Amino acid sequence: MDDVLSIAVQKSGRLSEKSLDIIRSCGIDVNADSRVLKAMASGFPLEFLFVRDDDIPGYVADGVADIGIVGRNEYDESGVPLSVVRDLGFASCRLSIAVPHGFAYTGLESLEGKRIATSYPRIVGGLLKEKGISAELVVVSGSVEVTVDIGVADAIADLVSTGTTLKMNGLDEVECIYRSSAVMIARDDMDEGKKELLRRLLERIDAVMMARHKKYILFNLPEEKLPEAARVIGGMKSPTVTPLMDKGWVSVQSAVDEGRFWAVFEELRRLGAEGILVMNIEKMTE
Ligand code: PRT
Ligand code: ZN
Repeated sequence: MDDVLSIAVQKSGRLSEKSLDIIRSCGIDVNADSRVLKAMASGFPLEFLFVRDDDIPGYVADGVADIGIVGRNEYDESGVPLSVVRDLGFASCRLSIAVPHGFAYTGLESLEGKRIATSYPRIVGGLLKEKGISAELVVVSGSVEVTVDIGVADAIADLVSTGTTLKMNGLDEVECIYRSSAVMIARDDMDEGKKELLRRLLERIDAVMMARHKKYILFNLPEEKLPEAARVIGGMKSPTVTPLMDKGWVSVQSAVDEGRFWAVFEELRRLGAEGILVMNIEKMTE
């Protein structure tokens, strides 16, 4: 039988849509409408397993799935030995210490002897141990933000993205202790056929992720400004240059980092660039 790679993704939650999006941008489609437990993809020998995120590291470790997409926090908290093969960048959040107003927090040492509620005892406990702080961890599986109010904890360590939840519960975020985003995890002991499938999948993911951070830019420029323009654009190899019918003018094309785009745009305008055209890139390689 031909090899099939199996991937565990979150059935329904913050990771679900984006996990499917990134795979779909790789030309791999899956019918996840009914969100059944298992579904075979088309366009690539990939089988999806839709499960709760907490179960993903364990399923990959046990061989129920070969790879998975999960928050780095869930992976680290699981403690299972797998490889993080890619940081996919989405669902980013931080694990922070939050205290009620009036708690005089000056650093982690302020937590000495306190009760700290969290859903991440391994990550939080590991950090406190490393800093030589002894505190009592109150492990709760949800609604960590209410534990101070109901009197079971003095402070909390919870995931934060916008900070609204903490504010609404009268807590101050005082220190970020860990950062997370969605990662792809994999078992190390896959057979060669599956390893080859994973290599092909990662190559596609890299092409998609690289393209997401770039814009393709095309413009006309007086030829004598070319060396300066090339310096402004930077990145990649040299830009593609085509002569125009108008003597002394060239057409230039290149990929540009999205983060630098406006700075590049303004510099090119200053150099006399005209007819600037900017396009999204769907996929690209180095
Ligand atoms: O049902 P299942 O077990 O699969 O899902 P789940 O409810 O356990 O997880 P889910 O879907 O809520 O989160 C999945 C992953 O998303 C987490 O493991 C994180 O890696 C990531 N993520 C990103 C977040 C957040 N941002 C986030 N803000 N996970 C949780 N939160 C919670 C946080 O715990 C707090 O309650 O959102 C609240 C804070 O949000 P703000 O915006 O008010 O700060
Ligand atoms: Zn969960």
